[in-house]
Amino acid sequence: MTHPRRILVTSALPYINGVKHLGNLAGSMLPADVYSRMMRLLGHDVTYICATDEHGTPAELAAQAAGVSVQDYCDEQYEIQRAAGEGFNLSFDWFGRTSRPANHALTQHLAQALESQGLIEERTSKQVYSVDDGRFLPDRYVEGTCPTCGYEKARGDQCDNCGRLLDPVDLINPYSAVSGGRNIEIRDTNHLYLLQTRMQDRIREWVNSKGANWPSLAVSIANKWLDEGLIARAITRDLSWGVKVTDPDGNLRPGFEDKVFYVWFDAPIGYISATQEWAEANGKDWEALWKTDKGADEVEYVQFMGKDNVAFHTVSFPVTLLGCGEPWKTVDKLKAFNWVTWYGGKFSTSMKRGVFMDQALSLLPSDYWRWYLIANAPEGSDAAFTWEGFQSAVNSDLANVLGNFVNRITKYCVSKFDGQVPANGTPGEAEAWMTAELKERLPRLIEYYEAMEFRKAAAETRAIWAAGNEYLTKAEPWVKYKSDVDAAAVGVRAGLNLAALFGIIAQPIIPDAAKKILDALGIPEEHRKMPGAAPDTDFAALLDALPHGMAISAPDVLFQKIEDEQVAEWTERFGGGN
Ligand code: B3M
Ligand code: ZN
Repeated sequence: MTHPRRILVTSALPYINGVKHLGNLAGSMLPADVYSRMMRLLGHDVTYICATDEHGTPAELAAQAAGVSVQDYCDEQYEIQRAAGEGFNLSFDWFGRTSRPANHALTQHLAQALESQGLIEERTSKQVYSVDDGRFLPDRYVEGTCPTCGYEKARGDQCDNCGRLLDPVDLINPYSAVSGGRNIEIRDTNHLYLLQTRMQDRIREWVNSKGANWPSLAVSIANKWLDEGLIARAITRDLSWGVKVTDPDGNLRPGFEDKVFYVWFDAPIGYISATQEWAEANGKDWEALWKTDKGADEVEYVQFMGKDNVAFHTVSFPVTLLGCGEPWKTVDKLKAFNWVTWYGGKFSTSMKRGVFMDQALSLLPSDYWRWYLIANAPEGSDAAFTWEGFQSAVNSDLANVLGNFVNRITKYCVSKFDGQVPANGTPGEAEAWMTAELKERLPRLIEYYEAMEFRKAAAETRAIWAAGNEYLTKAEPWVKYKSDVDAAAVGVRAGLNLAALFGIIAQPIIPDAAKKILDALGIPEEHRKMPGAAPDTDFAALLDALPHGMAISAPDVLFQKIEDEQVAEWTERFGGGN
């Protein structure tokens, strides 16, 4: 490798109203973090950007319900989400906010650029107006009966019962979600429309050129939208919280004084504006990541998201970036996830079903959750969280396969070899077997990460740990010690080197435990990179890399097993299968 690849990673921006549950975490931020960590370990130049998505009606309604201003509500929720991300060890280079000035400015700029390209038009449309509230009721401000399925509490933007996307004026018997008022009129009002229709061919061409790097789930969602035909989409709303609609001089656009941009218009722009904030704070060049005429054409841009967000990332946001007439970077690789379910059903706070990020950390360290959620990533289909599955993943993979290995070999070295990496003895058959395992498995592990196949990456990581256990069974240093100390030394030396390697490959998924292992073995920071990517890797050397005579120690217990009583207690508290 001559120069490091430059990789920009973003994960879908968590919406501001409340801490996310484990399913949200598993479907965007966590895999993005694991991927970023591995790419950094491979020596690449990674920038991982995320932010909170703060505009739109849910934030306003939640603030109202809490009796605070939207700004205060968002300030508080941002802090909570930031802390939860930190608790889960999400290695963002920047965790921004779409409500910050950079995002307002860029959103206004891009809307003007789109308008100058003839892609934005002011149109008069019918909107739901509440006489009691004296205001228009966009999206979730209005509820009523779904015209498709008859569900009586459908929200203006979507029916939660049948999933259909709605226009508020379609609702039957509409009422205000704020006041409950049924004194509703349909009035004319002006909005800005993004003429996506004119970008249909261009987007189709772009999807065709990029889609080879996307999972079929994403390609089929994009094509479904394109096949149905893109429509002109209103990108403003009658709300006060959000990005104001301005003219090129920065004045409020006449007739739009009480309107803001639609949240899904400004949210993805947050990827760019958060990168700008990061650059500003760290003396970095954001354009090198986002402007193709400033070097971004050589950047690999990777997006992570749940399947419900795919259309916005493969069609709507590209319309903005490709339509505005400026050289913006668009997504190269895209990873979309299905849902993590709670025993096959929905997570729900009110029904006590499921664990949320902050609660999870009060039960167990983040590594335990990270491991389970990555090993069971909802890739091919939805994946059900179960306490039993969680318990067995932690107890078997982490405590038995990894934890015991490290514990056994380090303790043995401390008791029989003065806690120093032994120098004597010549490698034999068992070491040759282990070398062959590494030669086959390490490159495959890296391939899985490159392909963003997280379940397979976790399974391969575990398989490498398991191979180490098998190696120790073959090498039997504890048996050999009785008759031939030098022969035992070979096994202990290889075992210690394997423990270090296991810590290294564990870093993306379980960074805290990995650090404990690597610290106990005294591995300096610069030797914690991922081996096995270079074609000329000497795999045998991996079993004899630690300096002979170097002092090591046994780490504290790495993982506590989860007891049946804990599972019973948590099932009671957070719900379970019954
Ligand atoms: N905020 C995800 C959601 O809340 C949404 C993602 C925005 S990504 C630009 O469903
Ligand atoms: Zn419905």
